[in-house]
Amino acid sequence: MSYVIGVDLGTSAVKLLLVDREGRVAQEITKPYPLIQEKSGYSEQDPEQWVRQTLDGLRELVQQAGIAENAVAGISFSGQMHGLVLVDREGRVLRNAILWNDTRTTAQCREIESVLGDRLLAIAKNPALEGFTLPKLLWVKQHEPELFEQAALFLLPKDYLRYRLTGALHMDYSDAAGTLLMDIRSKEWSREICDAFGVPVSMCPELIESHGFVGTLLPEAAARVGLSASTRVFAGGADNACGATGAGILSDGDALCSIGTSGVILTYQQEGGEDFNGRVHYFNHADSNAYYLMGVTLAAGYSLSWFRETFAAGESFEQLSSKIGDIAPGSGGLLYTPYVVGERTPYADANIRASFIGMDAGHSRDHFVRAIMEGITFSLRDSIEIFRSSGKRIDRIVSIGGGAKNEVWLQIQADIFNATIRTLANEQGPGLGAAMLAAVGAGWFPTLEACASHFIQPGVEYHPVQSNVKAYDRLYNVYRQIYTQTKPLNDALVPFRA
Ligand code: XUL
Repeated sequence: MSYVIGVDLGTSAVKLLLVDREGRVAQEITKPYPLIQEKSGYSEQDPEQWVRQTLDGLRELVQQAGIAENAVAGISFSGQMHGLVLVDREGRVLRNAILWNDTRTTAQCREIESVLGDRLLAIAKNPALEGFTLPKLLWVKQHEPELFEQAALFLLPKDYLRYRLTGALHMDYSDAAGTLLMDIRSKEWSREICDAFGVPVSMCPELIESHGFVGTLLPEAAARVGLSASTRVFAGGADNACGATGAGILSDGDALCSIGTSGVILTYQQEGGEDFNGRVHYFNHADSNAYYLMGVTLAAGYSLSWFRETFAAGESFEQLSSKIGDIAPGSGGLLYTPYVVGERTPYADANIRASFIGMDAGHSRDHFVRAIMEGITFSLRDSIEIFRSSGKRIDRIVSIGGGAKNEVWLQIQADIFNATIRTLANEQGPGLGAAMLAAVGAGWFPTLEACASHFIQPGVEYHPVQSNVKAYDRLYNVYRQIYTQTKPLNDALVPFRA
């Protein structure tokens, strides 16, 4: 029997999938690690924890499945995007990784805009946002110059992990697209952007396709996890590109709603299609020469985990959400905006914070939980509105992640998006996309599409209920006003944040 392994290096945990030739998940392991949040707006992780948890997880995966050491045809990766990992000449990590949801870099974003002007959108196709990598690199250059001096290379999270498993240094196009340092259309590092900010081009790793072969496991890593040192490793992709791949979003017109720590609405875009001029993200897909457009809600699943940890510690999400189906659309007049760590789409605003509007003495905790789910979904609708306003049809959306685990929430998505929501029978999120990249890299299939038609099975459909659609349209009009009305209040509160 032959398998591939998909490693999904997420924000809260690494998830490992052992997948057979039919796309069936034979074994699955999840290993968590913490966020380090020293100040409001800071979000870091220790890369050593990614490596330790992945190696331990791989060992458990291999042991529990009871497979032979040469049974794995390929390993590939999906990674949380944008996080800055700086390494010195010996490949040693110089500081904690600064993650995608860290918002300390507003000043650096303004600097990038003023130095590059229109050239930024012309080359990198995306605006300067706090989460992206170049602003983080500039922050380190300005605030920790002695570390920047020692840095030989910058990597993204999964690229560092892959380096520790193979000793090979690469970055794939789909992840490099989120650095603001790559020319998105020519798929090369931009010397113009590097030069403008004094970033030596030599700090940028070699670029590679997502299914590209990077090397084999280092002997120590192979021995530790119980696999042969000849096990082949393929580059992998950004988590959103892998989420799209694993959900079969591989041709024009396909759309995805993915709710993990962040939430995204993503649509496939062929080479040469419209790039939306920075209003949504425009990144290279893991599928060669294709792109995707994406709007991001920073705190989607994170809103719910924040609420659970703060007000319902020890309860499972199933317990927390068990009664939301008893509450009518609109949560009894309670609205939530999911800006607990700032926002990206449609408001690139690191200062904005979340609100509950309309709290009433009659509201129970269940109203709050439903309002949070509705608020996350309204925020994702903001991205859908951007696509629709320029004529893109979004009628059918594949839903994956936390938002696809709850039937009531799936119906809320159908009603708020006014679109048919489809689930997948064997949904595994970005980890399956990573496994598919390994399967294509290993030569099991000629293309990702061929692999998708073999690996991915459709699940259930949820159709919009017109009375709910009308109610949610009215609520959405109120929801949209909360940002503008609370912006000056939140700006005034910035000095009081810890
Ligand atoms: C995308 C983004 C997030 C992370 C989550 O631009 O910042 O979706 O990729 O891991």
